Amino acid sequence: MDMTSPEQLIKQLDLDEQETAEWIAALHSVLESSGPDRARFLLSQLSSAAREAGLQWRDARITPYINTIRPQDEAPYPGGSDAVATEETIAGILRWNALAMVVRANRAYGELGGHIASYASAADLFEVGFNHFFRARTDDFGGDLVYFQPHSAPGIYARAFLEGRMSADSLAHYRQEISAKAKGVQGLSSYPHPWLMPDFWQFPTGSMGIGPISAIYQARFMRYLEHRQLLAPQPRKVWGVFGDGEMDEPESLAALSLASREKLDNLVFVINCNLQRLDGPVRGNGHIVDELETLFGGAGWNVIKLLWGSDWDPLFARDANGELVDALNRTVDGQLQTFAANDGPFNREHFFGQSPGLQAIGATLTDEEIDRLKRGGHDLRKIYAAYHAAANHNGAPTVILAQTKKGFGMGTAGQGKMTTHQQKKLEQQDLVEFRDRFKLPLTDAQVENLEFYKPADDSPEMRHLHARRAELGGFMPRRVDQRLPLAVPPIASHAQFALEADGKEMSTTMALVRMMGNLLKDATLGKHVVPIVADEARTFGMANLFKTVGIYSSQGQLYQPEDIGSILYYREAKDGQILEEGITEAGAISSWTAAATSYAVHGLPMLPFYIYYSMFGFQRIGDLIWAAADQRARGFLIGATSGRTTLGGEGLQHQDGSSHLVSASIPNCISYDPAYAYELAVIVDDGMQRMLQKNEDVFYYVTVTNENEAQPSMLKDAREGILRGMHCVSSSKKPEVRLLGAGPLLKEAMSAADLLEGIFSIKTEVWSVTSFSELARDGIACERNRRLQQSDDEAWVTQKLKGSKAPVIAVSDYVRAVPESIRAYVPAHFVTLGTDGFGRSDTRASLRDFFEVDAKWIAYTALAEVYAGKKTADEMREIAAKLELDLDKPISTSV
Ligand SMILES: Cc1ncc(C[n+]2csc(CCOP(=O)(O)OP(=O)(O)O)c2C)c(N)n1
Repeated sequence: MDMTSPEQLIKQLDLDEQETAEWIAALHSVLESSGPDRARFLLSQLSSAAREAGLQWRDARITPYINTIRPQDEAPYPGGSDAVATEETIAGILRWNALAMVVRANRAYGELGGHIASYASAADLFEVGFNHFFRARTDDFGGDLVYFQPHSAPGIYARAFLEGRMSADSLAHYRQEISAKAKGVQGLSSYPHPWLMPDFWQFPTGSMGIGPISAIYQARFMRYLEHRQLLAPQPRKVWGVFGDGEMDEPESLAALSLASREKLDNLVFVINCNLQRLDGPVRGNGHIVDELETLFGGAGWNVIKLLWGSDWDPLFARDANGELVDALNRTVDGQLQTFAANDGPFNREHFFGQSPGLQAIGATLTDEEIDRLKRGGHDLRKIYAAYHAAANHNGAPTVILAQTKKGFGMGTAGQGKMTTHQQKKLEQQDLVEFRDRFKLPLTDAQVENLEFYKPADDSPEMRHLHARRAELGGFMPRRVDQRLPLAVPPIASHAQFALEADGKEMSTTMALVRMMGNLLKDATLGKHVVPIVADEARTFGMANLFKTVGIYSSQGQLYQPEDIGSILYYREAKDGQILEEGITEAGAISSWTAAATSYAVHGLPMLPFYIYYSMFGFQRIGDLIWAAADQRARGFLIGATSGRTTLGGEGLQHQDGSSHLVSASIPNCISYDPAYAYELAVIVDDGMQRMLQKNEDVFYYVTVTNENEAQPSMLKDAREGILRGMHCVSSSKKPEVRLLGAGPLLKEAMSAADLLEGIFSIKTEVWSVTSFSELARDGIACERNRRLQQSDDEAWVTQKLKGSKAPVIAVSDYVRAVPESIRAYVPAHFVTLGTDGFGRSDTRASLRDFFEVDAKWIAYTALAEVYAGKKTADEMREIAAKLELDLDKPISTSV
C-alpha cells in the first residue's frame, strides 16, 4: 500500500512547523482557560475572517479515522464492569441461539436461507439499546420506536426467547411460517413482517432503504402529531439500526436534509459499518464511514464515529507522533476486512509491521490481544457512550457510524470473509470454536445438536435482562393494535352534493377534494384527517385547504407570503394539517404510512389521504406501498389525474395505464376506478367504515380524474354494485350487446350506446365497472369455493351478466390486462379494449382514437361482435367509414 495520508501531505506542505505549533498551542490555551464554547467561537470567527479575505477555505468534512468521543468524555456505563460482563454473556448467548436457529433450519431444509453474520456484527449494538435505551410503550409513555436491520431478525427472536415470550418451538420454526401454523406454533418470519407477526414486529424493513426513509418520516410525523396537539409531547425517540451497504439505496439518503431541517433530535440512526455487504466490501478502496460522515454531516446531522474499542485507547495514548492514526486513515476498508478475517500474527505483521513506530505499539500486545482488539461497535462501553451522546443531543438528528466485524466471533469460518453474508451452515469444529469464543456452557453433543440455550431463571443474566427491560417499560419489539373505532360521519354530511349531483359538472378530483374538505370540518373526525401532497395541491384544486387547515410547518411561518392578500393564501402553521412534502413521492408515501399506521404505533387512528399523480404512485414507489401493506396501513391513496387518455397533453411519462394492475396484486389494497362522484362518495364512505369503524386492515386505492363531466345523481340501490365492482347504469329489456365502461371511459361507453341505438338500432345495456380487481377477486374466490367446497357460489360479474348471451365489450383507460382479469367469470363472448402502449401528448379525443377506446371504436367493436358472420368485410369497412375510423392504423403498442 503506497499511499500518502492527509497527515503526511500536511507535513509536506507545512512551510513553518513552529508557526503551526504556536497556533495549535493558542487553541489549546483558549480551550483550557475559556472552554469549548469560546474555542468554537474563535474558530468560526477565524473562518469568517478567512472568507472575507477571499481565502475560499472550507473545513474538511472528514475527521480522522478515530472515535468522535474522546475516552475522557465518555458517559460511564450504568452498573459498571459487572453490568458489562453480564451483558456480554447475554450477547454471547443470543449470538448462539440466533446462529443455532439459522443453522438448524438449513440443516433440515437447505432451501430456507437466513443470515448469521449480520446479527453477529450487530448484536452488541442491539444489546446496548435493549439494556439501556429502547423504552417500551407503557400506559403513560408512548414508547420509543425501533427500526431493526432486517437480516438481524434471528437475534431479535433469540432475545424474545430469553425474555420468555417466544418458545423454543417457534425458534425451531424459523422461516417455516406455514408448516408451523399447521402445528399450532408461531413460525418466525425471515424479516420483520407485521402482517405475519402482528403482535411482534412494528416496521417492515426487509427491502433495503425503506427502513431509513420510513424512520425519518416517522420521527417527523410524531412531531406533527405533537404540534397539532393530538399527542402529548414526550421525549420519545425513533432509533434505526441499518447496514452500511444499505446506505447505497437512494431512499436511505433521500430524506437526510428533511431530518436536519426539521431538527429531529428525536431520531438516531445507528449504521452498522461492518464494511461488507452481500457480495463483498461496501467501499473496498475507500472508507464508507468517511463517506457517510460527509453525507450526513453535510446534511446537518450530528455525526458520531464509533470506530475503535477501549483496548485501542492505550495504543492511541502511545501514538505520540500520530503514526497509528495515520495508518488507520490510510487503511482502506477492503484491507480492514482482510485484517478482520485474519489472526493476531497476521495483523501484527501486516498492520503493526508497517513502520518501526507501529511495531513498537504492536509490541505492547500479545498475538492473542491483537486478535481480540475490538472495533467500536463491539465494545459495550463505547457503544453506550455514543448512544448516550446521541440520546442527549439537541437540535439535530444523530447518526452513529459504528464500525464492526461482519460475522464477529464466527472465527475462520466466517468473520470478515467475502462470503460470510450468506453463510448458514457451520461445521462441528466451527461451532465448538464459537461456543468457546463466547464461553457458552454447552457440551459438544449440545453443540452438535444445535440446542438452544436459556440460562436458569435465577441466573444473574436472566435477572439482569428482566430487570433492564422492566426498567425500560417492557419488551420490545411489540406491536399493539388496540381496537379504537372512530365514528364515521353519515355519508350525507360530507357527500350529499355528490349523491344528488343532478347533472352538475365537476371532475371526480374536485368531488374528492370537496368531500375531504367537508370531512376536515367534521367535529369528531376532522382532526384525524391528514391531507398529503407532493407539490401538487394546486393541480388537484386543493389550494383552498391552505387557508382553511394550513400547511404543517414545525417553524410556523417566518415570512409574509407574497399572496397574503388573497383568500387562498399560502398559509404555513405549526398546527397546520396538510403535509406538503415537496417533490418527493417517496417522502410523501412515507408520511402516509406513518399516518396510516398511527392507530397501532401511537394508539391514535388517523385518516390520511395522499393525493398524487397516479403515474408516480405504484409504478414509482410501489415497494414503499408494499411495505405499508405489510404494516397493515389504513388510509386512502388517491391516484389523481389518472387514466392514460384522460390526462390529456402530459404524454408518455405522465399518463398512467398500469397502476391498477399493480394495486390489484396487493392483497389488502382495495382498488377502485370510479366514473361518477356519487360512486366515489360511496367508496370513500365504505372505506372509512371498514378502516376506522370496523378496524379492518385494508387500505384503498382510488383513481380520480381531472375531466369535467355532468355528474348524475346516485341511482337507487346502486351501493352494493358500486362496492362489489359493477352496477348497471343504463338497462334495456333484451340487449343485443352489453358495454362495461370503467372510470373515465364509462362516458365513452354511454356515447357508444347512443351511437349503436341511434344509428344502428342496436339495443344496449351499459354497466359502470368501478373495480375490475374486486370483481376478479370475487370471481377467483367463488370459482375456488365451487371447486373445493362444491358450493354454488357465483361471482358478482357472472350473476349480473348471466341473463343473456349478448356479447360483452369492456373498456378501460388502463392496459387490457385490467379488464382481462374478469374474463373467466363473464358468461358470454367477451372483448376487452384498453390503453396498451406508450402515452402521447395530445387531446383526450386524439388519445382515445389512438388507443381505440373512444365511443366510435367501442361502437365499432360492438358491431363487429353483433354482426359477426352476418356482414362482409366490405360492409364492416363501410361501417368504419361511417364512423370515421381508420381500420388500417397501426396498433397502439407499435413503435
Ligand atoms: C431492496 C433490496 N435489495 C437487495 C436486498 C438483498 N440484500 C439483503 S441484505 C443485503 C446486504 C446488506 O448489506 P449491509 O446493508 O451492509 O448489511 P450487513 O448484512 O452487512 O450488516 C442485500 C443485498 C434487499 N433485501 N433489499
